[in-house]
Amino acid sequence: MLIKKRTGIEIPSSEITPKSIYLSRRQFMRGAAAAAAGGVLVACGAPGAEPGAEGETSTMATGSSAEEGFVQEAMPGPVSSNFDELGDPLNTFEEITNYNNYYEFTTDKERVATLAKDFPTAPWQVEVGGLVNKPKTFGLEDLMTFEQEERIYRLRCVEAWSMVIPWVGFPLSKLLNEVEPTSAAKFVRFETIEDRENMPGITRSLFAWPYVEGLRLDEAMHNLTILSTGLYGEPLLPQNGAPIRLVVPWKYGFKSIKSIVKIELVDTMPQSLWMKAAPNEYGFFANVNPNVDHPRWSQATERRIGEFGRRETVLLNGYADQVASLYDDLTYDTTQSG
Ligand SMILES: Nc1nc2c(c(=O)[nH]1)N[C@H]1C(S)=C(S)[C@@H](COP(=O)(O)O)O[C@H]1N2
Ligand SMILES: [Mo]
Repeated sequence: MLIKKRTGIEIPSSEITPKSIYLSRRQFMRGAAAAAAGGVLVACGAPGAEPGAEGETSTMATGSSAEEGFVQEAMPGPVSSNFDELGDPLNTFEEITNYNNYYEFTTDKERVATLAKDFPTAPWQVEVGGLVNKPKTFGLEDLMTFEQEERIYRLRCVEAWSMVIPWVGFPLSKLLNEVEPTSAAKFVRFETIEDRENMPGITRSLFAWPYVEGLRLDEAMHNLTILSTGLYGEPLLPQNGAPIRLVVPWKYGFKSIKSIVKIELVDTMPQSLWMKAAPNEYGFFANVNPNVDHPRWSQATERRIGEFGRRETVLLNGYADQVASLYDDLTYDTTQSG
């Protein structure tokens, strides 16, 4: 079912690892609780939080694929490469599934996997409506009828750490085209499930739940913008936003909203959870920009999870060739409002 298709990404064939090697590597990785865990930065910019206090940990939770729901068996396996378009190695499955930001569970990145382990992700529905001609509620089985592609993207958290993740998913534009946005639609608003019974972090009154994010319609329609249903050829685990989450690789990670239940086409800029929490720190656009610091820390460099030392942050997270034309000027500010 998975049709490998790499869009907007060029990889020298010399860098492509044969599937057999990839698979044995993956089996190895999943069997071993290896991988030095990433440093611990404080939470995704909770007001008053400060990044930089890094500590090491070796906590490793073992992820198990969600068994419920038809989708999960349908998830295809192959992944085509261990490298993304800048030649960086993939982060390990263990790193990607054990170092997470998912405040509905906890602000402790190392504990999300454990707390989210039994989070029910089936049955699941995504209601798509608002300014569209054909509103539709998609069951997970409907979402899986979109051709699933592999997309290896860098994820850059606003806290100044990053990973390289082999997502599986499909362009959001395919779903939006199906519901036919009207000419009045200018933005897309996304909402995460608000499951107070199964999300222990949601009681914190610090935030205006549910988690909400938004994109301008042209950003949402861009081919790099995907809805992800899996990673490393496996169905998403709850800590990564199962069963379906957004991935917008040129924006800070908080834009990539998890466990979506509602998508609405609207005519005014949505107010995200982060805009409400700290409007001067987390703006609507949140495009990755090494030249615009967060009010409380520098964005010039970042820490790749699994590496020592720091890397330079890349403008638009390395996707400038594809997306710079979406923006009029170079104020790719976290607080940019227009
Ligand atoms: N619903 C929801 N989505 C969310 C978050 C969250 O707390 N809740 N955290 C965001 C942040 S800050 C980041 S960096 C990414 C992390 O995604 P990952 O854990 O899959 O790497 O998810 C984003 N999506
Ligand atoms: Mo983040």
